[in-house]
Amino acid sequence: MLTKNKALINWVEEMAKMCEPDQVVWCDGSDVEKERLMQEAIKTGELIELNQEKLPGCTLHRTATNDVARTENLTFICTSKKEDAGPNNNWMSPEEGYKKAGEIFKQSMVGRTMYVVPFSMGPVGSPFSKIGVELTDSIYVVLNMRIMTRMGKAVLDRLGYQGEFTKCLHSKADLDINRRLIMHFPEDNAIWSVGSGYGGNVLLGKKCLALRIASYLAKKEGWLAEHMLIMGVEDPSGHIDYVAAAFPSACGKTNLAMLIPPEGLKSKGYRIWTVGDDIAWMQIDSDGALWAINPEAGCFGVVPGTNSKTNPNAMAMIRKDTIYTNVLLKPDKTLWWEDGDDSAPPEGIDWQGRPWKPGLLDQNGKPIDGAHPNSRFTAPIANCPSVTNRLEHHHGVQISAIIFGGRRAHLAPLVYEAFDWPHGVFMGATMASERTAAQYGKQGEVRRDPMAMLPFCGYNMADYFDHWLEMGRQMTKPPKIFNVNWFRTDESGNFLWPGYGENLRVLEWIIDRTKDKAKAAKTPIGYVPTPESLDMTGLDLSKETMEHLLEVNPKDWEEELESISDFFNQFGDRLPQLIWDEYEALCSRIKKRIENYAHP
Ligand code: GTP
Ligand code: SPV
Ligand code: MN
Repeated sequence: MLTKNKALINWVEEMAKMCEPDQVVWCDGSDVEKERLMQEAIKTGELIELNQEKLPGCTLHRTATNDVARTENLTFICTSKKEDAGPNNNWMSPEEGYKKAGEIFKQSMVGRTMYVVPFSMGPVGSPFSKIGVELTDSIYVVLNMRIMTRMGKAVLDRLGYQGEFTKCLHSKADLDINRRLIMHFPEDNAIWSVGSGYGGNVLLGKKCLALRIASYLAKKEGWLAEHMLIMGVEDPSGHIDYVAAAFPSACGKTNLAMLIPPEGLKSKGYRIWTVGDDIAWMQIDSDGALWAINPEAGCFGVVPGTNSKTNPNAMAMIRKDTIYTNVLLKPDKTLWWEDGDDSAPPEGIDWQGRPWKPGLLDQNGKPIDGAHPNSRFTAPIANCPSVTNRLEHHHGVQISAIIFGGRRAHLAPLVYEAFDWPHGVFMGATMASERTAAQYGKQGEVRRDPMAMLPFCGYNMADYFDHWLEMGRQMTKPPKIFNVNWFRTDESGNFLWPGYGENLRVLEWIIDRTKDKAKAAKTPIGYVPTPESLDMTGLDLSKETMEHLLEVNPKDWEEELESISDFFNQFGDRLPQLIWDEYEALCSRIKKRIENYAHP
């Protein structure tokens, strides 16, 4: 045992009594331990060793075929009062939650080892940081947590005799989807996850702690826990502006965070620094500005679509010390995935462990994926060539702009700016996006996803909007708020905007706007760039395409208003009046614009 923390020791004992593992192993986070665990997992088949010449330190893991994405329908917030979880969450009472999950945890670790994994979200000892301890019967989880968090003995030292920590319990149990539950107990600072082996369900420091539990704590303690990337944009003078951006799952956070400037803008001398690709914790500092850290130490990123053109930095990051999940294995023990660098190999083993070759069709005549669309890499962010040197700074970075965004084939222009903080909060609260493979459900369907936090806000979202408004009142130097959409399409469904590296053109406009340096046109939904205010050097897009990308069609927005009010109505009286005021103001601006069209 590596700790004298009584509460921790007692809790581990109590959980071991319920799960009945053969042994309990405390993890110290050392390299020796990592090597030992990896070899053990390779022996049992939990991990597959890859070609060590081409992919040093890399392994492959396959999850159960019904366990490849977060299961939002099996994810619960267990608060004493149902209203505190809100209409945005599944709810169970804490008593029922512990009982239901407890029945599955009972004896779930017989014949297995329970690993005790102490971890810090945020640099160990930073005032931003929170400590958690995860108990798990999966080596895959231990090795992932070792990459994704600061894990091991230093954390226990920091915890000391009396320190507080989030109690995170995980067991694969029998990986039965009917006996799978992801339970959060914000009032007890505890998480119980059972029956799954998929990342977002089981790497409990990530979505469960750093977003659901942390958002609850953040509301109580006066800060923000958000589903946001953080990146620095260094201008030619060497000044770095930092922005934080919230996009729903599989909508481009990792890609944007690691962007490489496009040819046309390169001569300007921009450089991008990656701070984080998924989660931001933000506090108001004594200077009245908003400062942020990335609580994670690794990236758990979408593999398909990652290639040397879309994301060369990610490609460099995942060449070593990476755990791959659910991609295709080639005979030479290297990997392949859809929309990667190479064309499909003549043969391989697909993500389900079955022989695969190009052109294989399923019963419905649809091509069978080699890699699952939500297959993932787990890699240390320190391996990323664009990683910031501020990763371990206890103070974080100052945020100049907050960016919201989603996948909207129609409606939302490439970029627009909020009039002020409350309007920006309204913009975030009305975000919507088409569903992706990162969560179960109908793909492509538009769903409202405020601040990209719908699946991750650990309390009533009406109170969350109120908290955002309050944060604005407390800042003397609030960031400006923007919305972007890389995914607008033409009539045939092709993306109008080339995206990826070219997104820097939009970031440049955003940063210039924070300094009152770029032109914009006022529209009913916010400020939109004038066509000449975006630097298009080296990018050949027709004038019509640009117009389409920046278009604000008041008729389309009128339709959207209905879906927005339906969404808000779920929250009843709890929704802040200020949000309704913003809604009314938008309605009347749109109405006026339509009238002006009719009678110019
Ligand atoms: P999570 O890890 O699930 O939170 O996802 P994420 O937001 O980090 O998304 P990621 O960067 O992994 O991108 C997901 C998918 O979106 C990838 O398959 C990309 O191909 C695609 N994508 C990312 N950026 C762009 C873009 O600028 N334009 C287009 N068209 N697609 C993009
Ligand atoms: C997401 O779905 O937003 C992810 C992957 O970042 S997971 O960790 O599975 O939630
Ligand atoms: Mn995410």
